Amino acid sequence: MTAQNQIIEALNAARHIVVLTGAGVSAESGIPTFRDPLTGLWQRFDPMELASAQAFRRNPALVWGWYEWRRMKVMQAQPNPAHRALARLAKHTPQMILVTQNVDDLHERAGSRDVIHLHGSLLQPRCFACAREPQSRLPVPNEPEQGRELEPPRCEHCGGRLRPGVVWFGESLPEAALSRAFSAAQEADLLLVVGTSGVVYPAAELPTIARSVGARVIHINPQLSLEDGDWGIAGAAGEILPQLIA
Ligand code: BV8
Ligand code: ZN
Repeated sequence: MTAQNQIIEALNAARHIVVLTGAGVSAESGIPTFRDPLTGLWQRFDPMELASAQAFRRNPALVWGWYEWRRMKVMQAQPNPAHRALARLAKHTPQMILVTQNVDDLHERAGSRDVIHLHGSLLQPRCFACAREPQSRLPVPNEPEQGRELEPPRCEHCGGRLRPGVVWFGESLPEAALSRAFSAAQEADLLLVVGTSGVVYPAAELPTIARSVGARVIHINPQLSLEDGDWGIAGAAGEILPQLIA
């Protein structure tokens, strides 16, 4: 645990801040984190198993139903004080780059600009066969609370199935997003890691890159697991961040 005023001083002094967020920053908006046990129709599945191309090939309606249920949750959710505090921080920092592993748009809806999405987005499906995006936005899903299987819509161009616009396990991350995030970490003098279990690669490389250039790495998470030299505050992002960035 590091004293809050030490961290506030470091945030004030930093010229190049990189922020890496994970599902924990959207938890207080009511969006289950990736490691929360799944509920309803999907409770017998491990998200790791569902978030893959082979799961989609094996049972497209089950996987598409899960993502449409999640898209509905995101569209019903509101940004929380953590998202808003990060949008404020960017306004008071000479240079701040926000990198997220999340596939929701809550950072954008809180006012953050130019967010780097390492794992894609729930809100922009594309064709599994020809990768084109549908012309028209898909209607807001109105899923039952426990969710249901849902046949994915077909592509207007080639008739292939639409898939969620997220990066699945075993798929490469968007090249531009990853290289922008890595070079931002190489330029950072402070990396703020908020609400991620830090187990998924290559996103989890960012703290290592930041440390290698002498940046201070600061974690905000109810469950802290600090590498030596890192600083951290145990707690919920929606409570801690507004205090740090008052
Ligand atoms: C790649 C989008 C290779 C989808 C996600 C075997 C087979 C295939 C690949 C691998 C393999 N073994 C290892 C790999 C690599 C794999 C990987 O890293 N696996 C891990 C599990 C070991 N990585 C990949 O497959 C990546 N691709 O490597 O490609 C390749 C290379 C070259 C060429 C071709 C291919 C792709 C990874 C991206 C996967 N997609 N998401 C979807 O959302 O459905 S990852 C998914 O999990 C999330 O997006 C998120 O990014 C990630 C981790 O979740 P977190 O965000 O950290 O959330 P989590 O629930 O884990 O933790 C929440 C945290 O918040 C906790 O710490 C909790 O304490 C905290 N918290 C809770 N409440 C709060 C809070 N904090 C603050 N405030 C609160 N209130
Ligand atoms: Zn197509």
